[in-house]
Amino acid sequence: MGKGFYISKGVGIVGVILGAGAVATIIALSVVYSQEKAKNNEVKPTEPGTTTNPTATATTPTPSNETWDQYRLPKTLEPIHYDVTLRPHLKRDPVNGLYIFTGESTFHFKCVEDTDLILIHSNKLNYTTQANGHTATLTSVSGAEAPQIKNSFLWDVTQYLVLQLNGKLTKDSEYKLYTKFHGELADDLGGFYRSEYKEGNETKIVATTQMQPTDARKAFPCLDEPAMKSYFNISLIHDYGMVALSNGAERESVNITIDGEKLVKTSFEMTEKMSTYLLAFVVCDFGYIESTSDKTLIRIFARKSAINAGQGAYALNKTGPILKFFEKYYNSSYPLPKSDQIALPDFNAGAMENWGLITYRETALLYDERFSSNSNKERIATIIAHELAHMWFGNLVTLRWWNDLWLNEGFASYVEYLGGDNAEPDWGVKDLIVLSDVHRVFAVDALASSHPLSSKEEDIQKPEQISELFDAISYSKGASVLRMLSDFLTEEIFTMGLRTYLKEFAFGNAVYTDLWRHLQMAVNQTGTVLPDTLENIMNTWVLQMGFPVVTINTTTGEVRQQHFLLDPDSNVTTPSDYNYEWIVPMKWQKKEAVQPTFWLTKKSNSTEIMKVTGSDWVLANINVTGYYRVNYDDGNWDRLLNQLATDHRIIPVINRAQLVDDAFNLARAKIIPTVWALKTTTYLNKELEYMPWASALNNLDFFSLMFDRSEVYGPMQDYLRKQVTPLFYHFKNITGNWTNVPKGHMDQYNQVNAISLSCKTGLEECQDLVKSWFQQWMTTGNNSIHPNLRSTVYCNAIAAGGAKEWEFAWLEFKNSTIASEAEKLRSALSCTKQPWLLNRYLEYTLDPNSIRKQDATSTIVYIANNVVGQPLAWDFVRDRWYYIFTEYGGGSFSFSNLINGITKRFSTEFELKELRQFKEDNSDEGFGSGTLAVDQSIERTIANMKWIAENEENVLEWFRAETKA
Ligand SMILES: *[C@@H]1O[C@H](CO)[C@@H](O)[C@H](O)[C@H]1NC(C)=O
Ligand SMILES: *[C@@H]1O[C@H](CO)[C@@H](O)[C@H](O)[C@H]1NC(C)=O
Ligand SMILES: *[C@@H]1O[C@H](CO)[C@@H](O)[C@H](O)[C@H]1NC(C)=O
Ligand SMILES: CC(=O)N[C@H]1CO[C@H](CO)[C@@H](O)[C@@H]1O
Ligand SMILES: [Zn+2]
Repeated sequence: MGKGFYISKGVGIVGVILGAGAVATIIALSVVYSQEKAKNNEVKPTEPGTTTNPTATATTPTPSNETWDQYRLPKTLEPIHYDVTLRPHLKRDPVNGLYIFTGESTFHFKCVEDTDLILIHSNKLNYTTQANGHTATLTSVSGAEAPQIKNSFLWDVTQYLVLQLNGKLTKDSEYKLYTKFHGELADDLGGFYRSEYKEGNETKIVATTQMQPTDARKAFPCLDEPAMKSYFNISLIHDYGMVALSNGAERESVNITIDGEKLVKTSFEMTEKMSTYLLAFVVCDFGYIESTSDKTLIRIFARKSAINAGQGAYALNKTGPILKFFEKYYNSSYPLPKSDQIALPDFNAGAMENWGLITYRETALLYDERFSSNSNKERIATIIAHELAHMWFGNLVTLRWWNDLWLNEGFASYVEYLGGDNAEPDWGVKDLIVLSDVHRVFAVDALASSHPLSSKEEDIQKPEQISELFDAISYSKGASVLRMLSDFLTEEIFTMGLRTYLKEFAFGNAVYTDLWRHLQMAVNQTGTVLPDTLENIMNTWVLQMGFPVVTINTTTGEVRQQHFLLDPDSNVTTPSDYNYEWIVPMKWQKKEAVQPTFWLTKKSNSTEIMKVTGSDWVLANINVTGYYRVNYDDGNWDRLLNQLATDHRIIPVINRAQLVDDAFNLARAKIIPTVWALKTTTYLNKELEYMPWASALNNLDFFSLMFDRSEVYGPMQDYLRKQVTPLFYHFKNITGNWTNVPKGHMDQYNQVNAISLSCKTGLEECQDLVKSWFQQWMTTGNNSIHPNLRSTVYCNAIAAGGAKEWEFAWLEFKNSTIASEAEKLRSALSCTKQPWLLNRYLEYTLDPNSIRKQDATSTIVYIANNVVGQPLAWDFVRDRWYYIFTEYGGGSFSFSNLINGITKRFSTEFELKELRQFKEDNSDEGFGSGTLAVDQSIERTIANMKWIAENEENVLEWFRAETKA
């Protein structure tokens, strides 16, 4: 799946609203991880359902340990092919009032081990009783006679249709199993589900699917494990004139009549041998555009009005070239005749790599020049690349079981930057992996509650355990570690191993060590010298959580590593076979001279080469290709800061961003003083590049949150205004007094940073500028604000304005039909400084006619990000807790995001008391999915109080001194 699944990508909008960025992410993610960990700890190894520990199972007093109590399929049957016909009804069933689908399936399989039991996954399906009195009919295809079905039932816990036979299926014989069934076409975003949208006055229904990870069994009975690859013959029955799509190309479409109803049956070419989680079925009334690339038919489907407005054109133009890029990269041609991509109004993940029919959220596929910013555009290019990368890595070769998910998602999350770079070579998008993945996951992986990339197969059994694997560790750490691997091997050797791996396992399944084996072959073949086997090197990154901070002492030449923990007082209770030691490939330079890679293979290593003299300095982790942080002796820090002050361009741009990020995080971990971290920002008044600014703003977010109600705030604003003013005038200058768009992609991002920080810190010219733009829109009704700048302009204009501005934006929000525009407005509405407007906006969040339920939490959190809105949101949520909890419980309403969002600024004794009171007052109804977040908020408040006590004075003094000069 695309990574939108766990978090939306925020490239380029970092710092649009200071206070809503990285820290929020850090906090939110850390909660997710702790929750996961808590849940994982509940998995008792002796539970029935684990196949691995028979002794323990036997001694456990459980009511039943039948085969159908096991979450994993027995190894008795192998699929050959499925013939499946499905009919989604796009009108409510007159009898039960539900939207339903009906279906029939014939499952051809081979018996590989004698058995008198058939287990086939089935979830929420109702079966029609057959002539034999059972839910299914079993017949022999070749070999032995089929035994009779003795008993059949549905086993809900493990999601099986269970068929007990009165004789044995015999090894090597082939059988077929026929079933007729129906299920609900619910709006639950899983399995075969329904999505709705308005076109003119009409509500239209789309039937679509999301199978990954375990919901194919909700569409038809199947052996729903990734290694149970099979061929599928799919047919869809639908109304005449509707679009019907599946993985295969359309084979034929014939008119049929069912119960007097005239319908169409569309049948698709048999699929390649594939996993069930990659199936997709769609029936809709969409429009499309198409082209061909070599012999591959490429089509983009979306709502007709979106297609007619040309919103599919960008995706269509980029898909062919990206497919070609990956064909070359993998040295393997795209195995299907067509590549369909479809934008769905309701979709849970960012996108899903169904083989031949990729599904997307609308914002991840549709581009409209009039409304989409460059960051919207970048997301589209990279997410298409991500999904197309899966066509080989994931679809052609599939990991055997979900415990290796990190390799599948980490790989796609790494090469999406290569594909995106190929599609838009001028953007420099490859560098952004450092901000979007490496920095993002560093924040999570530096907690004692993190977990390793790799899980044991036996620990991942239940659907919810599988779902939990779709997290930042799998995606972003996976991507970061694979990028490091590709870098130290060189891309040439990396792709060499990758290509032979894909060749060996095409249409089959593999485990992650199979990839290591092929990469090792490439290493041996090319005579590459590594300090250890590839597997041993990678084990230190894959089998233990966290990452090291490498400390270089340029006086003694000592290089040492230690497990980096953001909170130095935290207790690491997870043991590691590798003793939290890593084999670290270090790219480094001495002043401008790039040095040969230095491998740190032990806790500590002393070497003459790291010693420097005079004004020379050492800089390590060049371009942050390594997954680690770096610290230096005081002298080297001084010399690096001095270099930044005199000519920062000598230091590579990514490393300028890294020096800032490392310094702030080392300070949080109390490894270096906080004012040293602040010192890395003093050169910024000469910095024009996006990445260092983005990194600084990310890190200063925390300072804003901690100090925006204290006397530090004034001097801090003065300092930041002083730093950003030259950047503001730089952009004014290169855009011809704000009339042109900066050429570079990163410059466009940095223009947003320049405007947002200048306006926020009170640069009058900036405030006048955004007010005049907004005013012009209000008076002429003509919005000429560039899409890149809309988020920040709306926010700052509404912050500076009053009721008139707010009401105008509210109407625009209500009337907006473009998702990305509505999103920008909804967030900007929270920027007003008027308490009564904020209070009324809070009321709107609990009225589904004003704010859609799915957006309620994030809107409250936006309001809490505003320093004026913070106490209002806290009072509001405390007041309405019972109502919120009962009305919005479950579904997409995330209590943990809400609680973390409204309390993240907490840092006083009084707030701590209120928080504890809140916990006590609501102990009866509880906090649902926010339970852990309440405790974590208390913990975080205490940590914040400590941090402020330790830092406030120094920081204030530092800002004052910096602004006096
Ligand atoms: C399936 O059967 C159950 C139990 O009889 C019933 O509650 C449910 O509504 C049925 N589902 C559909 C989609 O008909
Ligand atoms: C939509 O509804 C309005 C009022 O009910 C009607 O006048 C108009 O013709 C309808 N438009 C369409 C496209 O059906
Ligand atoms: C199928 O039915 C539609 C309308 O129901 C009709 O217009 C079309 O001609 C039919 N096609 C064939 C091949 O009979
Ligand atoms: C409690 C229970 O059903 N135990 C059974 C578990 O499975 C073993 C072997 O299949 C049986 O011998 C136990 O009786
Ligand atoms: Zn993916």
